[in-house]
Amino acid sequence: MAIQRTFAMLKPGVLQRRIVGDVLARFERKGLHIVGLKILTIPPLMAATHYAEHKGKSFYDDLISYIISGPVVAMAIEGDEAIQLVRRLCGPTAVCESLPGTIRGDYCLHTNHNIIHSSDSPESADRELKLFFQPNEIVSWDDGNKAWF
Ligand code: FUP
Repeated sequence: MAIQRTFAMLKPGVLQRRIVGDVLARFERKGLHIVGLKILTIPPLMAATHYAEHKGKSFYDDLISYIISGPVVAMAIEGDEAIQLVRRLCGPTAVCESLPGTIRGDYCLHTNHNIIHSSDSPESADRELKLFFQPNEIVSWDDGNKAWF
């Protein structure tokens, strides 16, 4: 298994709903390492960079206004096959396809306000981590309990 680092982000509304801890606990319980964590309000230009692949799509304007509408929680997460694993913990994009037990399945009612983003490939993980974190904001740490997960 390959150790990977991925990017995830709790979207606006998660802080207000007081469910940051619940969502983070799912990643911790799984045994993943949280190596970066911060709250920020995304500036419009940064939002456009992050969602550049969706420019021109019908949901783009709503997506950008939602993502800049309040503070988000950005995370860098490390672990075996972390990119796919975090995606699976989040659940599919379309809320009607997200099963109970996934984050989107448990906390989201609408696809366009689906509370969490996570990188979908090594290339996007690399790009998104660089967009949201300075190198010194990511802290690798040794896990003495690793063998138990
Ligand atoms: P994901 O990688 O699962 O976040 O999905 P996408 O990159 O395809 O979509 C990014 C965001 O655009 C989604 F989180 C929600 C929004 N979106 C819509 O509102 N409608 C759609 O049909 C697809 C995506």
